[in-house]
Amino acid sequence: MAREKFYITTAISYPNGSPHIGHAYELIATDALARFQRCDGKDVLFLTGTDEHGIKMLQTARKEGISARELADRNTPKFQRMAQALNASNDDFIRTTEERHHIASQAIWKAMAARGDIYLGSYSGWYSVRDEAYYGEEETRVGEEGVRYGPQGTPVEWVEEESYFFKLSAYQDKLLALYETSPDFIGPAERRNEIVSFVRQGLRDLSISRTTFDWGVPVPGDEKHVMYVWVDALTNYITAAGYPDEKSEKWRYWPADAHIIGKDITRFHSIYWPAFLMSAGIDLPKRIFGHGFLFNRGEKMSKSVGNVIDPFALVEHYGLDQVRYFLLREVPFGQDGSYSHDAIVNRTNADLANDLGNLAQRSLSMIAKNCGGQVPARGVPAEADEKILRQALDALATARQAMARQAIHTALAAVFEVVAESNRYFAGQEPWALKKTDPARMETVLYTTAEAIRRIAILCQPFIPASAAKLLDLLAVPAEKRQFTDIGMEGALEPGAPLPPPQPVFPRYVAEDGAAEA
Ligand code: ME8
Repeated sequence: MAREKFYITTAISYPNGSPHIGHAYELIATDALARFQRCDGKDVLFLTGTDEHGIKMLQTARKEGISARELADRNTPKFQRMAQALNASNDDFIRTTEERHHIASQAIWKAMAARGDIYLGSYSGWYSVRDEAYYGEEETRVGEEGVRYGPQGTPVEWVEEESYFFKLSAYQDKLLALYETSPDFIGPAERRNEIVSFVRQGLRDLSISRTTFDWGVPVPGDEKHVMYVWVDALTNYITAAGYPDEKSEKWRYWPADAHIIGKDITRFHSIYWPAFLMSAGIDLPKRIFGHGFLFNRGEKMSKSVGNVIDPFALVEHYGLDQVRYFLLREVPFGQDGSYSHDAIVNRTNADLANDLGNLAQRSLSMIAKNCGGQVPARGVPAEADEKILRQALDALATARQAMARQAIHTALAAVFEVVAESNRYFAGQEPWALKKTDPARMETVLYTTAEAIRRIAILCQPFIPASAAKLLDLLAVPAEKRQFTDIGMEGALEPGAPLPPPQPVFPRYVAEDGAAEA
């Protein structure tokens, strides 16, 4: 039977600088969502990439005295390296300068034009030749000699240029009907409400080409125009699914199951994108999820992490799974969040080093010492044993529901509730005391604890993949038995199976000067 497909994307980042913590946050969260579905048996396509055209790239390139292409070629590899450094499991990395993307952008343009939704008009506004950008009147000011200046301090003049327009106004009712009939199309709910009231106020047609610069995808049939920003950028999601070749084996992934983006670009994704797709006769994505913004609480992170915005430095300093866990657990996905040195250290020391790490270390060391380094005998399970294992199974159901609506923090909270419960179980059963009084019962308790850790580790894979894999290795769980379908008794540890020597998985964060923190 063919596996169910799941297609998920991040936004494509502007490579006009180095990647920052916001880019890292979005990629980590999307990675967790993608990995979750893979563990759940789906055939996943996970896409990320860079948005290399447009005015921002040109402006930065000009400041640095290089071409936009040189700038893209210099910075995009940093985004690719970041994806590796974050252990992102993306299946593809798209650059909008690639030929496949030019082909797709021109194809969707032609489809929208064939529908009669693109017309030639003129665009006017306060234009800065130096910035190659238009500004709204409110962004400009008039200087002493009557010269008007833009926000970058460069002179602006009133310019009218030929531009192609997309008939967005014709889609107002169709979009409102979409939001009505597919209430899950936009998440979270606050964002949906904002979009609905914005669209109700009426939509204006959209200028979608420029003649003042040529860094972009040429408009088919009128090559003095290049596509301006959103047609080109949004189309990346279908380019990677093989568009316009609907016979491509990748086309089965479309429509996307979720586009994960920041709240600042929710409008473009939930208004322009479905309108373009309706116009071109292409199916709509199932969900647009606008996550919140991440802010540094303004505290100094630590002596050695100078630039805390740099995701590479953050990972280097705290450890990758520590950063992943912190970002996914601490900030309710969808809301804004902040990060600071103390918050990262407290959260990861408490949950990872103390709760999960100590539980694994203590129980596995006892097994190594007292059970000949083998999975202990299961014995006759008591009610408490069955309860803790059942709870791990229930956490999967909770996590599934939460991940389906991108409530990543809720899924993780459910998993770590099992960790806390397993600690209480282990402490309450006192296997060290049973060693003398009832060694058979000790084995059952150690078996149950190890089995609970196996289930927890399987559930942790989407969030902290490397550490979860280490835990599963310590339990000698074969690679092909780490899916969610293996979580129940059918996949349980087999008594007598040999185990490798235990090793700590989550080091405790210790400050540079050696003082233990939190
Ligand atoms: O917007 N916290 O690119 P971009 C969380 N190329 N997320 C943040 C953030 C922060 N502090 N800062 C930015 C673009 N982001 C376009 C997208 S998609 C067809 C085109 C998020 O590099 C931001 O919301 O400015 C966006 O989702 C992503 O990072 C890339 O932002």
